[in-house]
Amino acid sequence: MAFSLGSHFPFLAAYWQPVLLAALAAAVVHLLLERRRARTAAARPAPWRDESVSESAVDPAPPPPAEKTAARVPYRPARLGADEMVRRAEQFYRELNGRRSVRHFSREPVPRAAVEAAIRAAGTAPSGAHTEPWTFVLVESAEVKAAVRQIVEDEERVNYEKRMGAQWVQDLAPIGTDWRKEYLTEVPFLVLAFRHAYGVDERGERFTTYYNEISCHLACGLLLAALHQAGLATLTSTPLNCGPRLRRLLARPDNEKLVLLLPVGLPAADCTVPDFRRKPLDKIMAVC
Ligand code: IYR
Repeated sequence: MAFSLGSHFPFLAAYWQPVLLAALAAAVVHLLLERRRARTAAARPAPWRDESVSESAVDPAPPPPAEKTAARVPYRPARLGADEMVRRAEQFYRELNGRRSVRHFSREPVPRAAVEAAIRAAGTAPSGAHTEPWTFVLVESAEVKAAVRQIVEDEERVNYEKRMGAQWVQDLAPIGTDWRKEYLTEVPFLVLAFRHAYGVDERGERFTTYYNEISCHLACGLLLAALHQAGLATLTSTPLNCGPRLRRLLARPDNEKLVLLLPVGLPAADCTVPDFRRKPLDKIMAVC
């Protein structure tokens, strides 16, 4: 039996010209979009950044490379015996395993020097090209703490009621959080960690702060460990949508982006924490 387009596909037979045109147009649009995607990927201003990480700040083009030399010094850290190595590593693990996020603080003062030393410890973190892309703002003034709380509670109310969505709010139920943040005015200190999305030198010229996200996050991890080691309690709070307002309140420049807001002090006498367990080693380590 002879094949006839008209009897099998009457629509195509009648309208083959516009159908062909539409298919061609779709192919051209697809090609153009693909080319644009490839071009923007190639022109990404932060080539070290993993493609899966989104970045709101636009990084500037790096300045032409300048010849830099650094003197070298010997590095001879204490050489430990095997037993001592294990003993110290286990001791450090036990210390850190006692750390918990605290949401109920005492108003008791704590020594500012302890918090400053913890910030110095944070500043020992490794950073891309040793650019040290962080600023830790230490807040001790009651007025500034109250202003921080106002901004955070304003935004958190909208976060909990609108932005976060039902699932997120439900997932937080075991932690017992809501938009109210009394601890922000109860603690002796707040520490706000800002990441430098790019650097600005003494002449006002911008420079690239390579791997600034991970550098800052490493510094924040050291800060948590140092505070805990000093017997201080904190909470790794990341107030959604508060960054720009807090940055302006604290008079930080445009290149600094809020990473963490840490209340620092002592737990309230009646402080409780959720009875969470940590994963055992065989669930967090794979050996090859
Ligand atoms: N930043 C909010 C919400 C929050 C989100 C997560 I994920 C937590 O683990 C805890 C809280 C707040 O501080 O309440």
